[in-house]
Formats: sequence, structure tokens, C-alpha cells
Amino acid sequence: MRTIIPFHDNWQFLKPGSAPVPVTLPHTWNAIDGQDGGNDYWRGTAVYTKAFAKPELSDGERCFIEFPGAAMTAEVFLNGRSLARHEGGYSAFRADLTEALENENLLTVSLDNSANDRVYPQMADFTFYGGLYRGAKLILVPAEHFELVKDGSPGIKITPVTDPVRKEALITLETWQNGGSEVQFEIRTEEGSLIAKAAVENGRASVSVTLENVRLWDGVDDPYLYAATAKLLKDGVVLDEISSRFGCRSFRIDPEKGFFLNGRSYPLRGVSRHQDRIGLGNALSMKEHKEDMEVVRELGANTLRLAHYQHAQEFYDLCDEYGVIVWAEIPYITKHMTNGKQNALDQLRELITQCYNHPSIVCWGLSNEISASSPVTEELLSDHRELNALAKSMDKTRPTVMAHAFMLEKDSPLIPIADLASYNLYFGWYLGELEQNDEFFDEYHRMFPDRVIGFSEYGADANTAFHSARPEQGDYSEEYQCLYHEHILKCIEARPYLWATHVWNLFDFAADGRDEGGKRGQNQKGLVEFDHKTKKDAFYLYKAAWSKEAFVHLCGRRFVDRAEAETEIKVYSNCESVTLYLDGKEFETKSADKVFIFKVPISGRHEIKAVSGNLAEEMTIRRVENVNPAYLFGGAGNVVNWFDKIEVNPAFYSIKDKFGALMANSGTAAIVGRIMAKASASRGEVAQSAGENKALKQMMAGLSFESLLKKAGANVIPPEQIKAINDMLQKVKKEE
Ligand code: GCB
Repeated sequence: MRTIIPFHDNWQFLKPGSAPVPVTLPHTWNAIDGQDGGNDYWRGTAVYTKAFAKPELSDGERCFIEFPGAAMTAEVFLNGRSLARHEGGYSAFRADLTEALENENLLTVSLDNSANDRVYPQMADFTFYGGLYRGAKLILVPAEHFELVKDGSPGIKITPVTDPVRKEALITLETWQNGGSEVQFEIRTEEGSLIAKAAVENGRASVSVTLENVRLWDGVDDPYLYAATAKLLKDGVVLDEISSRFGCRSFRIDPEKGFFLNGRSYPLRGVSRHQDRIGLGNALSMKEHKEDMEVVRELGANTLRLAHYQHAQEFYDLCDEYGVIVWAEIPYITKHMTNGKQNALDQLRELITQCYNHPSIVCWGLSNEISASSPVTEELLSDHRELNALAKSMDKTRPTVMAHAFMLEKDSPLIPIADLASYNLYFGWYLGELEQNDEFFDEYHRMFPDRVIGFSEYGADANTAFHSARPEQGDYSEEYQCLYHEHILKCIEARPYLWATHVWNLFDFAADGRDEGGKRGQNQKGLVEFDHKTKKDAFYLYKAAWSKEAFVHLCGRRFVDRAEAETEIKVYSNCESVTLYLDGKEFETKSADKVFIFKVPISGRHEIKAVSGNLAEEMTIRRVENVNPAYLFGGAGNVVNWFDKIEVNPAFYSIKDKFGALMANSGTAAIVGRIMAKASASRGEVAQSAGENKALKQMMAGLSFESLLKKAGANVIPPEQIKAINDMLQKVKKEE
């Protein structure tokens, strides 16, 4: 039988040029500098060491070490002997320490998160934290044991094929081992136990059993989990034992009607998650995982895209337990690397091997926005074909998927390589108008009615310090984020063919290359702030759409100072009607679908209360003379009003002209080019490199320079500078 020994304490961490410090795992060395902006977090090779006494091993027992996540490239030494090397910071691996063990031991793990051209990710909009951020454990096993090393395998693979109508499932159980003669499988059901035995042949054992009267794993409504155990036997003696949970469910995806779970329509509506948190980096423990899941449950989402890499097993376990359907993926992202093919294949093989038994996972993501800064070449296509074939060879039960960048042509040969497609669209935030999201999907669906299409990312940044009575794209206000999501939610609800939709993102997360919207080092598209606690107003819009728990939420609680004689009070609720009270007196009752808007005259300080049945929320607002400058991104001056004041002579160039026209004139191209480079720099290196994308350039050419400037935001290009740019452009005469 095996013994698991947690191995988190008494490590020493050594970064070149610094003295060693004692650390407890999980640990990352970028918890602070990876979140504070500047794209200057330390990336290099650091070393973790741990001294330990030889664990007691009897009768040829072996000692393995497991690292559930070691970022990014790891080499493990015991007493100076190199025992394992692993490339990829998000999947687990194990090493057999036995042969190198002495009475007193020094374990050394050398970790490297520096830039290279081989290991994904190398370019992406998130911080590539380095460290032993998911802890470590020792596993002591008998000489003959279930597989531990190959691709970080759990040793057991469980494939349920479920017929939800007949309430029957054929369960195939397989194990791999280096010895023993027979494996005894046991499935615990509500009625008792089902036991089946299989002989070990060439290191593998396998049985298939039928479960009758099966209780389904039925999404958030009833995510019932079965437990299976495998015992490795020799001459009737149990040598090793492992177990895993599994769920019995079936699903299909229809290009017209979307996702079906266990035979019923089950539209997948949810959010994406990154694995980090302010102050902690990615060194999370079970406490943080559970807190994150509680937020998902409050929201009422029934799906999570666990982006952009393999997440912790603990988190997939929580998804299994709460019935949240998962899109799992590897970090083959943004930029294709000629030398990265093997690593992409390795990371996919490990993802599928390690995560196969989770009923929550329904698809394997091959790549994300890979065309954002790479042309779609034959090499890129062929890498995707190989990844797809690998996934198919390992898993006959789940489709493959890719998340595409909006500038990827709808008829690109990349799209049909995977079974499913989804697009990341940011019309209404980075550029373009909100309606373009609707148009985009309608056109795709018209062009390819037989293809499955989904909405893998959409979002708008919001800083809860910023507020506006006239919210505008690019102002980072909570109110614009609300308007943005109100539009997209309608877009989604009107398009049941979208097989899955995922808000980008549930939480603000670290992207050290970013410096925008009043915060350095963060992507602020979260519905919840980076503390994972402060919920932005837009959170409650989705809660109103998805949660069954009745509530009323008053928007604008942080928007205390109102400069208008009549202010808008918005309530998000899943109740049918909401009554607003002004200073204790009933003001108005409205019926609406999720979004209740009241126009309230104000003069001084007012108590606002929203009530539905016995649910109520209160807040205070007050009338002020001028807009509170602290509410405005960029501080002084309302950017929006400011733009309206610019007057131009149409015979000369101006910011009102199309970006393409300004770039076509050598006199204006230099001025405009420099400004756009500055704007994209504030959004990190992904935006900078995407700026080179041909399709993106074409799309931008058709937009007015003014609209691009607005989107860039006042912090990056202040109003005075825009005025100066316009003055310069106005000196260049247009040709007849
Ligand atoms: C994307 C990427 C994601 C970014 C997001 C953004 O398309 O897939 O990693 O964080 O856009 O916010 O720009």
C-alpha cells in the first residue's frame, strides 16, 4: 500500500544574487513583481532545496516525489544526481528518488521561467509566475505499483459511456502497473459495491462493467460522483491501491441548438478563470480554490473556461463536485513557435492523461488566439492537426476546440481542424461597436450553418474607482462595463446556437505588461476585483441571468457623487418587479427583465432603497456641482465632452478621419503611428505584437482615428495631447 507524505515545509529558496530564504510551499517568486506593472518581473533560474532524512522503506519500496505544478522548466536533483527534467509549468510530474536516496538527503529543484523559443507560453496577456506554486509530496509505494511517472498519470483511466434514457452506463476501467498479476476494481454505488477483476497483461489491466439504474452526473442540478478503487494484487496480497471519482453523463453539441447534457438542452453560460490572486501570485491553496468556486456558484454560472493552461487538480475536483462544465486547455497561445511543437504535444498529452477522469471536462482546447501574432502557415496548421490527432487518439469521448482571435477569417483553414470553434471578440471594447459582436456571429452562422460556434471570450475593463453618468467605451468605468455586458447578454440570449459562452474574466488578474485604467500590472476585465472579493456591478447582471437565488442589487453604490439634477438608478435583479424608495418614501415600482432603470431627481443627500418582496438594498448618493475628478480615468476633464469640442477644417486632415486615410498619407502617418504604438504599449506586449497583424490593421483602417483614441483612454493619451495631435494633422492639406 502507498503512503503520501506532504512535502511543503522547510524549503530554502535561492535566487541568484540573493541570500537563501526559508519558504513553505506553495511558493512563487513573482507574487509581488509579477503584479505591479512594468513587464519587468524577474524571470530566470532559481533554486529550491530541501534537506530530509531518508524515509523508511521496507521490502523494495520506492520513493517518488510529485510536483503538481513547477513553473516553468524544472530539473530535479537528489544529492547532486539529476533525476528528472520537465518542461511546462502547469502539469504535474513525478520522479523516482529511490536509487539516489542516502540517510541524509538534499533535494534540489532548479526552476527556470525565463524566455525561450520552445516551451509555451512565451507571449500572452498574463504573468508567467515562476516557482513551486502547487506544493510537493512524497509517495512511497511497494516495488510493484500502479504507474506514477509516465505523463504524470494517475494510474487509472475511467471511461463511462452513458445512456441517459435507459439510465445505464458502460464503465471501462483501465490501469497501468509495473507488476502484480491481477487488478481488483471496485465501484461504490448508492446500493453497494460492484467488484470486477482483470489480469495484468503487458503492464495493463482492463475491465468493462455495466452500471444499471445509474445516477447521472447532471450538471449543477445533481453532479453525482461515483468512486472507483483499483487494487493491485499478487497471490491474493494487495500491493498497491489507487482510487478516482468519475461521473456518468452524456452530451452532444448541435450547431443550431447548442449544448445538450444527458439529452436535455443545457446552454453553457459562464466565465473564465485564471489561477492567481493579488498578493499571492499563483501560489494558491485549497482555501483560495474553494473561495473562487463559491463566487462561481453565487454567480450561477454552469461552465468555466479554465484558461489558458492546465489548472490545479483540486480545482477540477471542485468543478466535478459542483457540476460546473469545464473547457480545459493548454498554453499554446498568441504566438506559434517553430520549436514549440514537441512541447505543445507534451502539454496536451499530460493534460489529457492527468485530467481524463473528470466528468466536468467536456472539451480539450488546442490553442488560444494563435493567429493573433502569427500568420496561419502550413506549419501552424500541421501542428494543430497533430495536436488534434493526439487528443483523438487519447480520448474518444471528448471533442477538441480552439479559441480564435476576432481577426481570424471565418473561412480560415485553421477553424475546421478542431471539432468545435469559438471566437474571442472584443467589439465595443478594444475597437468597433457593440453590434459588431451580433453581426459577426450571424454572419459566421449564415456562412457555416453546420458548424458549431461559441463565444469563448468577451469583456470590458472596469476599475471600481471610476464612474460616469455618460459611460463611454475606453473610460474604464463600472458603468460602461455594465452597458457593455447588458448588450452582450442580449446578444447571447438571442443566439441559442452559441454552444458555450464565457465572460473574460471572472476575476481581474495579473498581466505585468499592462498599465491602464488606473492600475499597473492588471487586466481589469473581471466581474470581480483581483482580491476575488469585491464584486463589480456587472457581476450582478449575470447573477440575475443565471442564479436561481432571488436578489436585488443596487448598482452605483461606489458612485456616490452625482452631478446631474436627475440621476439614473439601476437595479439588477431576477425578481419580476422592484420598488424604489427615495428618502424613505415609495418612488416608483417597475417590472423588467433583469435591468430596472429609475430616473430620480436629486438635490442633496439621498437614501436610495430597492425592494422586492422581502429583499432590499440601500445606498446613499448626493448631488454635487461638478463631476468628482476621482471618478474619471485620467483625472481632470471629461474626455467625452472634450472630444465634442474639437472643431476641424475638413479640407485638412484631423482626428475625425479614418485611421487608414491618415496612415496612407506620409505626412500624417508618422504622427498617427507613434500615438497608436503608445496606446498599444499600455496594453502589454500581446497588443503590441497583434498590432502587426494584417487583418487587424485592415479592420482598424476603416475606423476613425478619434474612435481609436477614445478607446485608448485618457490616461494613455491625455486630452491636451490629442488636441496637439489634431492641430498637427490640421496643418496637412488633403489632396484634391
Ligand atoms: C484575449 C486573450 C486573453 C486576454 C484578453 C484581453 O483575447 O485570449 O488572454 O487577456 O484577450 O483582455 O485582451
